[in-house]
Amino acid sequence: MKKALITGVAGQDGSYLSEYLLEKGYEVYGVLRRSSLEFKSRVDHLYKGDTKNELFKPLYGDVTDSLSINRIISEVKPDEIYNLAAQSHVRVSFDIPGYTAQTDAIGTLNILESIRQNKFESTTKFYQASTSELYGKVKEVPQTEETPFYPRSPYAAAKLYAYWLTINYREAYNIFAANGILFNHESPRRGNSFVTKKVIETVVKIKNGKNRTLRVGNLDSRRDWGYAPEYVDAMWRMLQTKTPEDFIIATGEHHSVRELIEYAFKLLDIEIIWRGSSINEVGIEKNSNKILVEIDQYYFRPTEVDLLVGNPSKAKKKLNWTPKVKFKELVELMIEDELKQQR
Ligand code: NAP
Ligand code: G4F
Repeated sequence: MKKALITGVAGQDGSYLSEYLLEKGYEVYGVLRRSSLEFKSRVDHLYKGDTKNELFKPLYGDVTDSLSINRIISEVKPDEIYNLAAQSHVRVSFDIPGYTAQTDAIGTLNILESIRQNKFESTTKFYQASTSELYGKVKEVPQTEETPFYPRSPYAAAKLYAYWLTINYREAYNIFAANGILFNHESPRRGNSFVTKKVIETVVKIKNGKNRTLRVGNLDSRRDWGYAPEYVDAMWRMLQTKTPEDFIIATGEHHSVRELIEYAFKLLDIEIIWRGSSINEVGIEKNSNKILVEIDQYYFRPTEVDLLVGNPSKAKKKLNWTPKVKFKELVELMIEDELKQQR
């Protein structure tokens, strides 16, 4: 039986990856941060109550704490480590750049050093959750594995360190270490301060009369949005190749925040028209003339990333990985789930 260790197991991707690996017969060790309320909504079903899975082993730890990380790695002796732990919010990284660096950059160092110090170089494979945010102020459209990076936030700069450290430990110590350069991927489990989940949760509240308006930032930024369960499959595939390499995982399509809002409202039979410009722009319900969307300066970043779109050809060719869920289907499935949640 193979053993996988997942940091960030209680996050969106960690929860889907746990289910995916358990399904494949892995023993899954999940690193959880202690919090004052013992409620990890995305993974509670794996280790509590009737649906508990004996192969899922929760462990307390924190990637910023090398003592706990080293103890866990030396005891578990994992075949595969998936490092998904991160302060993953780009806007928030401008408010807490130090914590973001500790977790997203030094956290990765703590894990790689532990693999090396325990002499697990030839037995433990390592996956690093790298990101399309590395491309930042993009040098080329669409982005490929060869496109130069230009990070535009403390989050992206910390992830850049982790990206290169992963390559350095691969080259210096022969560790099977791979970067997944994942473009935005979403699901009903997405944290509700990210734009897809926030928009979908709020438009359903507006439809149900529980919210008056949706307040957002840059309407015109464009993202390549895919479906998270398909992206965790790509993570696993990256660790099953003969030699470790870095891969872009993306749909190859891009859509704006504006389109996301329009389509989410449309699915609830509300047509939005736009009036005004810049910070004064508003989204109005065509039939009632009510303002439903407003712009809030808070949600803009000091340096924005306007357009991210990836070319997933290498993953298609070498991992046999192809995304099936594209933008419209993604919004539809998230709306459908949200309607159930808010019923
Ligand atoms: P997420 O939902 O924010 O989950 C991140 C997880 O990391 C959470 O469970 C969090 O714990 C945990 N964590 C934070 N700080 C930690 C620390 N110091 N020690 C241990 N665990 C810590 O993120 P996600 O969307 O699943 O993304 C997974 C990874 O992929 C992240 O590294 C992210 O940066 C990267 N990524 C995501 C995307 C995307 O579109 N989703 C794209 C590219 C890359 P709590 O649950 O206790 O808060
Ligand atoms: O949903 P977002 O916050 O995701 P962002 O910044 O692209 O980062 C996510 O994807 C990255 C991969 O590219 C990951 F590495 C990262 O961990 C995270 O998962 O924002 C998407 C876009 C941005 O351009 C933002 O300015 O939406 C714009 N936006 C407009 N209004 C908003 C809002 N973003 C948020 N979060 N909230 C708003 O109200």
